[in-house]
Amino acid sequence: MSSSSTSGSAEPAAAVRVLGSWTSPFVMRVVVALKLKGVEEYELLQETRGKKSELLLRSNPVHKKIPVLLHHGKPLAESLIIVEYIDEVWPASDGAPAILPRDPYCRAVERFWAQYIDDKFPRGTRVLRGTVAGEEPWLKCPPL
Ligand SMILES: N[C@@H](CCC(=O)N[C@@H](CS)C(=O)NCC(=O)O)C(=O)O
Repeated sequence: MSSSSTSGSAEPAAAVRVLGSWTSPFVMRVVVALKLKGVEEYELLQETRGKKSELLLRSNPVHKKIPVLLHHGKPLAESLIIVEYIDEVWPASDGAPAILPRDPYCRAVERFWAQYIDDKFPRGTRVLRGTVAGEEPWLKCPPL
């Protein structure tokens, strides 16, 4: 894996590139999927917080968010969709472990929980940062 910024380089583009940041759990989900599949030859292009690159805006014009996977230059957005794509492109038959189970019901269950985490996680981090009010806890210590 190599890491570079999106500010431009004379190097030829790698077949697998990820637009992202080390601090994003959504990006790490993609990085972990690539590592599970044994894909070591990829480039992590670091996005700067608060300053979206031209490449990001062009590659994910709908959400303008990281991660974006560029596979042979073709962009794909949304981490869960990217992980499923990686699972299909580097199949278990090539020696890499499967990320999603084969059974359709079990696949659906895995997707349910992944979606559940995504629905809860961003709000949870905003509550922890104090930028949004959390729910009143139903179980708490009485004041001393
Ligand atoms: N549902 C998206 C969430 C991605 C996301 O929220 N990325 C954040 C970084 S952790 C981002 O790009 N934020 C910039 C923005 O919201 O403009 C996914 O799973 O890829």
